[in-house]
Amino acid sequence: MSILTPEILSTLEKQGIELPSWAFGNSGTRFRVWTTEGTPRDPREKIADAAQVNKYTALAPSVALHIPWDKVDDYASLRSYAEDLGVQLGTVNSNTFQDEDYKWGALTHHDPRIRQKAIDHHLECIDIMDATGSRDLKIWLAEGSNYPGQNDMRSRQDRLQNSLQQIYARLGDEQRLVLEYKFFEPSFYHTDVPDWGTSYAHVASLGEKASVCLDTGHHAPGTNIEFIVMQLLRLGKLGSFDFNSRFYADDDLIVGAADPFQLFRIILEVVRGGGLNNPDVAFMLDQCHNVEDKIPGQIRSVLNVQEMTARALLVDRTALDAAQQSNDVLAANALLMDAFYTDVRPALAEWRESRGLAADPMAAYAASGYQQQIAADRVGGTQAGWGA
Ligand code: AOS
Ligand code: ZN
Ligand code: ZN
Repeated sequence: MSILTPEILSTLEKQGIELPSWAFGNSGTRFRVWTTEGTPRDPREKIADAAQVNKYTALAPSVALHIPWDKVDDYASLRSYAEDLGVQLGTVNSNTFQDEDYKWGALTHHDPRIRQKAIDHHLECIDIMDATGSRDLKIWLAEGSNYPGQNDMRSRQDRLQNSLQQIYARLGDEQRLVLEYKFFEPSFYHTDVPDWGTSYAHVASLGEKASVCLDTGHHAPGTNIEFIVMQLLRLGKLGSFDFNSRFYADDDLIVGAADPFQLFRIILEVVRGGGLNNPDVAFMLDQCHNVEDKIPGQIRSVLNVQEMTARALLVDRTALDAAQQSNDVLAANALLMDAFYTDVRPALAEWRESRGLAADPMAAYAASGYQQQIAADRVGGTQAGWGA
């Protein structure tokens, strides 16, 4: 009998992880952007590649867009193109970090003209959401300063709140705004939304349709991220995750690659807080595949999330509660570690086969010939993604 109970399997069956369109484009660091064969030349090709991930895993039913990287003339037609491939268009990400006007800020800028330009960009993103059927607008701001004294941090917060209010006012009844925080980069002294507390303060005052986006790579080393997950779930303000992993800074590596145990602890708190398969808490990836092939990189990523979810679901909650109540430190810890060390991969492979999926999605994709096909078809393509 499988180590995964029917109850666990039916929970896993409902899991959906949104893919970032930019993960399929070329990416790199500030030193070099690497090119790979078969790189998508336009938003449709990114969506086609994302659909491959869903085809082999049944785990990735939607694709996040990034404006202006994914700008097209006809979003309704992009939407039906995606739906024909079996995926939805998901979160719309704004971009206020690649325009010369935003050198000194965007939603926080002291010049009303530039601030208005940044607000208008977000209103345009909401127009796009109307056409794509997307629910969420994700805002990540590259704003801050490099030197003490460079800016008045307090008035920037006031302008930020005012800008966010104007954007929030344009949201439809079924739409939401998620505000992502990041403790540094590209600014190195202060960042205008550096932490979950600042994001929480802004979204709490905006209202019910605003919540926090937690990118797992956006914390200082050693931060107890699962505590933040617990707290935001407790406050009803965890709107979404940007999953990825990191060794040093915002590395955007494959989720679960750098620290699988941290991913386990985070998902454990998601389960504990009722955030799993909860439409209010979107699971998204925010990754850049600099050196590895992008489609299998994304397949590996969603499988890692699924495997860690299965392990988190294996924790015996009743026994854990009893161990905690009786202050049995070692028993409580052992219950977690037993689940973490359980190899769920054979059981998941068996389950996949029972659902008509390939037991090994990585191998099935590699054998499909799709990678060779796009390499041949897309010769001479221009970079799409970061910097496009
Ligand atoms: C940047 O560091 C953030 O993680 C963003 O979520 C994301 O990478 C960006 O919005 C993609 O444009
Ligand atoms: Zn992110
Ligand atoms: Zn990031």
